[in-house]
Amino acid sequence: MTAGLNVCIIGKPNVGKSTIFNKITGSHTSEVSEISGTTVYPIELSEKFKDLKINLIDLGGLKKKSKSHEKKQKLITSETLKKLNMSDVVLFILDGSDEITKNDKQLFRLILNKLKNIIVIVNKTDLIKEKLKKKEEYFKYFFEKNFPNILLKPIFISALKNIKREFLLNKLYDIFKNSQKLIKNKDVNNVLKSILAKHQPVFNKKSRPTIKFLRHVNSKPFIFKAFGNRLTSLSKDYKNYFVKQVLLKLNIYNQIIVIKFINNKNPYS
Ligand SMILES: Nc1nc2c(ncn2[C@@H]2O[C@H](COP(=O)(O)OP(=O)(O)O)[C@@H](O)[C@H]2O)c(=O)[nH]1
Ligand SMILES: [Mg+2]
Repeated sequence: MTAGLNVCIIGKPNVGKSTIFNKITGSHTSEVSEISGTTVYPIELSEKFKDLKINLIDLGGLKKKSKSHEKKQKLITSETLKKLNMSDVVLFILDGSDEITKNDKQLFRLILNKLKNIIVIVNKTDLIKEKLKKKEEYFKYFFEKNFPNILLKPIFISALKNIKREFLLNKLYDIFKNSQKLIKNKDVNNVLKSILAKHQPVFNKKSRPTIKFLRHVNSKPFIFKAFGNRLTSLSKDYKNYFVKQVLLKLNIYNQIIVIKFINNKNPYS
């Protein structure tokens, strides 16, 4: 039996989701059209890559609720959410020839809140050839500024001219492999040491919160537990700093992590 990875393709209408779906699966299953809202029901196909079965799901475009009054649009929304909840990875598609909108931002936040792995794909690079460098900066900056608690490297493709199929499938494969294992205590605690060496929690009134041990406890989603003393008085700034450092030092891309700060129980009580 092969293990499966559910991957759904999400993005505003017309960014090229169905084209990407068809190119990756080598099919013509999903209807491509310049008319928004063509894909109403999710379309699913499985793709074998190495020892992994990748279930690719093309979803209709998701719009924010206030615009979902139309019956067709509502259907897209509820089906999309259902599939999103079941998926392991989201391919978040943006149109490179377009600006990022409030709609994209809301959608992205919704996916993050569900603790999904996310690969950001900027499509239609054939339309922005000479502006590619600027666009790369624009998209990179957008995510860094708005979503500092996840590390992302947007992937630039042209579904029509250069789909980068192998590259994308390998990315999915890596995510799958990472979700199968826990990072060793030794590695995690070396990271903890180096974080603390650079910047310790600040004193709160008279005492300083201390973090003594860090443990990776779950990889789907990524959850860490930090044990120590007086951790309830850790500042929000420090927690943000800490999360960011864990991401950077452990090289965790494409996923949000949760760190639970837990006060050590007194072993003598
Ligand atoms: N220039 C260009 N057009 C694209 C690309 N990918 C998709 N399109 C076009 O964008 C329109 C919408 O594509 P579609 O796949 O239906 O988008 P969806 O609504 O997100 O599923 C169609 O006219 C596609 O031919 C691309 O890489 N470059
Ligand atoms: Mg479509």
